[in-house]
Amino acid sequence: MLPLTFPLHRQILLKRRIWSSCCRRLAAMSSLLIHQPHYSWLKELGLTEDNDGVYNGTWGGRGEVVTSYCPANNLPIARVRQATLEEYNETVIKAKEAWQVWADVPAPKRGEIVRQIGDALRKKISVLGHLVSLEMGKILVEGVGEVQEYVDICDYAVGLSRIVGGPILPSERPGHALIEQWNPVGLVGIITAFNFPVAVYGWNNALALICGDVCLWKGAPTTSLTSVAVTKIIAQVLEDNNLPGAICSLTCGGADIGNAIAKDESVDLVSFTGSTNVGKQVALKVQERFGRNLLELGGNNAIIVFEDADLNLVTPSVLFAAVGTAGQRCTTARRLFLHESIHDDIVQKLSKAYAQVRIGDPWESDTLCGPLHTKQSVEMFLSAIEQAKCEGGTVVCGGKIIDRSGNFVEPTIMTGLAHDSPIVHKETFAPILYIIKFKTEAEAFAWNNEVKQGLSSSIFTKDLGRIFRWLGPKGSDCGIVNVNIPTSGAEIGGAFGGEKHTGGGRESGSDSWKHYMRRSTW
Ligand code: UN1
Repeated sequence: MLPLTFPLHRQILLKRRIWSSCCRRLAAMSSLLIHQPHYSWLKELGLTEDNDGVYNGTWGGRGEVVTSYCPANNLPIARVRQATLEEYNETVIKAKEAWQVWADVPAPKRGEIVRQIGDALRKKISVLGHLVSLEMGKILVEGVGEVQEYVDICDYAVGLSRIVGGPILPSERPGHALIEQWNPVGLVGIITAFNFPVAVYGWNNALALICGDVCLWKGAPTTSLTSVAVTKIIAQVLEDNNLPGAICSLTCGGADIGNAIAKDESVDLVSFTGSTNVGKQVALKVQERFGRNLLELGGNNAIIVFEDADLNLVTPSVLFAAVGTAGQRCTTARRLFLHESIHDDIVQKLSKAYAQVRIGDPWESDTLCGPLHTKQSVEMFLSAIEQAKCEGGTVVCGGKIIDRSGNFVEPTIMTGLAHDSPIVHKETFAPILYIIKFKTEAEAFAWNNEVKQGLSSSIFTKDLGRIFRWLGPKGSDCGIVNVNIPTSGAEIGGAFGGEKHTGGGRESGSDSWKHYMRRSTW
């Protein structure tokens, strides 16, 4: 309120000034971040206010316009025009035509193209990492780290392009050669999730390319700018080499495009990364047409700490696995089983460590935990905490949302829940860790395996016999079975994936390339 003694015309003038400054602030807030000088680096990735979300040699996008928001402040960054179903169909035709060219390129030459893609990504690693951080919300080192994973898998695939092959086996027929030959499957539909908007596409793309396949990518609608930026980098390499751009096609879109990929007989392999619920729908549709699936679905990963473990390793490892990426990795540690003799000590150490976690804007160098990706993720976090309390859980630290703009929540530790409570068996994509006491090895191993998911798992111990039992047939039933390291942080050289409701697929290293090829026995 202005003092009443203030002359009336001055009051009106001042109110007008305050009003127009509010309007200016509001206008700035509603305008796109890409227009602000601070974000001009987005243009280095070829991004503008409105971006085409379809690429098949030429750019397009006649579908719904999707605005991408920054999870740290919920401000709009820029917009992407998604694919219509008609454009999807046109893209599949172009990708199939492109395959006719690509399948004839000798494998080591395909490797050379992948090498160039890796180099082009290397040049943009920082700016692309910044975009991942801005659009997905993960901290900058993780954003840059996942571009690095794409670069690394390109290097890996270049080498692989000279060694993929089958054996010559002893034949029972005289003078006959029994040979296994690997051929490309054709068109690989790659559907990826918001939480790894670069690396997971990279794992699929680099391998599929050297195998002689062409790719059609649908990323998460909320990270469409990243899909566009990555595709622009690849498209440049293909165009520079006079190759059809449709070798690496993009159709940004939502469930309609995902559905089309799953049902489409022209898509020879569907590689899907995402939730178990959606993955199951995709799998059933693909199975119905006897298509091929590669599924990377949910996890509910446990760390087991025995009384003989090097306890100095435990706190940083659990912190990295449970709080890293704000709990939004499929490999995030969600369950921590502590031997009863060390339970209280570790809970106390972890609470202290959690109190020191710096939460803030993901691109600030001292931030350890960024925001959740969307407002819905915050709702899911809150409802999981409520459910856990109803099931007998106690919040040791965290448990609340943070009062600032953006989707920030407190990394949370809960104790007092039974190992088989419904909430403990559910994957909530948020930084919530359930800590549970155990008495015996048999009990801890059984609890590790009793959930539906089977992605990642870790034990901390120095007992060699126990390590071998953990790695053996009656040990962990997961695809990733760790010893004295946390559950998260995939290494590209190994096969990545998990069992049971995680889907059974394997991506990235080792012999995962076999998913992308079909075997003919002569
Ligand atoms: C990792 O833990 O470094 O969605 C990789 C995910 C996985 C990738 C995890 N597809 O979290």
